[in-house]
Amino acid sequence: MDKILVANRGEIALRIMRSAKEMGIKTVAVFSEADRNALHVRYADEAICIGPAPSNQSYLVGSKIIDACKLTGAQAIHPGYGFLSENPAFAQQVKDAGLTLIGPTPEAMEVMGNKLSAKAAALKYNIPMVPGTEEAITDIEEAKQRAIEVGFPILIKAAAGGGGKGMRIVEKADDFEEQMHLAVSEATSAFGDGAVFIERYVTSPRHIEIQVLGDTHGNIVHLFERECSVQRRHQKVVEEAPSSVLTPEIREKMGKCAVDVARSVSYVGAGTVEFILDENLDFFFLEMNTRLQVEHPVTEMITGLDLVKEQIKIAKGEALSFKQEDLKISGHAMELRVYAEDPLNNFLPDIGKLQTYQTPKGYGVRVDDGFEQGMEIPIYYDPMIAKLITFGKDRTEAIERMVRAIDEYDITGIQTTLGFGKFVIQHPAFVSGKFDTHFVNKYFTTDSLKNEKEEEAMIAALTAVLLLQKQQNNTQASATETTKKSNWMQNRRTY
Ligand code: MV4
Repeated sequence: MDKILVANRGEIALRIMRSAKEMGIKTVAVFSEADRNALHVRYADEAICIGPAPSNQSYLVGSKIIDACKLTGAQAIHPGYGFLSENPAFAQQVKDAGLTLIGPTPEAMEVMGNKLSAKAAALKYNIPMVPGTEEAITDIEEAKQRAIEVGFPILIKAAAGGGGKGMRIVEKADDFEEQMHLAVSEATSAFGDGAVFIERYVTSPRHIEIQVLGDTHGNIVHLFERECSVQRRHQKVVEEAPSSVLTPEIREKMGKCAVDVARSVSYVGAGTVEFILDENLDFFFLEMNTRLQVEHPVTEMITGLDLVKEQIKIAKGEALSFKQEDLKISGHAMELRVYAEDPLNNFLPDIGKLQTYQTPKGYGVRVDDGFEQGMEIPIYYDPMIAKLITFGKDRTEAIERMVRAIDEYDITGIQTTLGFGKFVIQHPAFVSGKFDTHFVNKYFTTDSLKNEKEEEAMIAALTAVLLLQKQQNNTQASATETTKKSNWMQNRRTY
């Protein structure tokens, strides 16, 4: 394997190419017409245009990606996350074309791509699961009886759904039938598959996921957990590793369960096993993601491993070079997703030109991004512009460093979620570690940011007044004093 095609764009395409380069592997970028000037295109050794801006005419067209491999002689494809990364039909086409997909087998993707077949596979290993139905509901009356047994509130989930799509909470038996019909029709139109099942609704869960790696020799290890409880409408906001609530005992148990879930499909490559944790610290398996995740860097920071390099080595057929007992957690890592969205306007995507774009630097700071100053953020794709990752000796230091890095980050021309992120990581509930998936709904209002905005406006006004004074006042003492103050004002960030 000496040439890899990266079937993705943005930060993750660059992230993958960097590791390939370090391994002496040549890279091929694919790009849409909207991404002609993108950084991943410039970074790659070769680049192929695969069609118009909309992803269903470019990044999602498997045949164009396979053709690009043939044209350039790339032997393997790294799909990144999103797009074709969890598409078993694509994985099969890649295999049939005699190419290597840097990822799991089509069979493992297929099983884990459906929550019911995923749970059925995991059941063989006695993995804790939320009580509910084990099969798709066919008889509503029977399902209602089961719901009464399990106890309300219950949650209806679409077997084909992902990331919270197609979920419905049912508070009482009287509402069951109506909600069931709504859920089935929603699932049918969203996924072309109306299969739904029920689970007891865990009311205040934490979202904890375990990173796993499996090689083609049957070795599977876990790389500990990531805590991703701070989400907004199923979009993750902050992720960290390790979780501040897990004890070493629970961590070990969850890790073993995650390895077993992976083993149930003979998992090869990097994958993530998702759990929810309730108030009693009991955990339940939810689903498995068969891709490299957005938040993988926090795991890299605390384990010292390069997950993309591990993926490539596995795809080459190498055995893992370490055992479970060789792995340990060092320090604490935090990731903030920076979105081109306006928190004061219901998080509406805010596209435009990055008038100013200066990233934070220094010890313990990592920025994974795909833009530079002067670039336009295209409207066609995900609004995430960067991942700001900090590492520290402990959680407190990782948070302090994140606050410092947010303050150093200078973005103008578009609205971003940086200020929102600062609100989250400084919030007493977050700092104390006492939070769940309801954090944003519970604590965030636009007023949380308005104070900061007003402070900025006040500083701008003061600066103007001071500059005016400086122009009007010629006495030496006063000028010096004013210069000092106005410099101080200018040094404040105004994202
Ligand atoms: C749940 C749950 C409560 N009880 N299942 C949302 C995404 C999908 N992966 C599973 N999800 C949930 N499943 C039961 N039985 C609550 C959620 C959930 C959630 C989970 C993790 C992180 C954020 C969330 C936000 C809302 C709901």
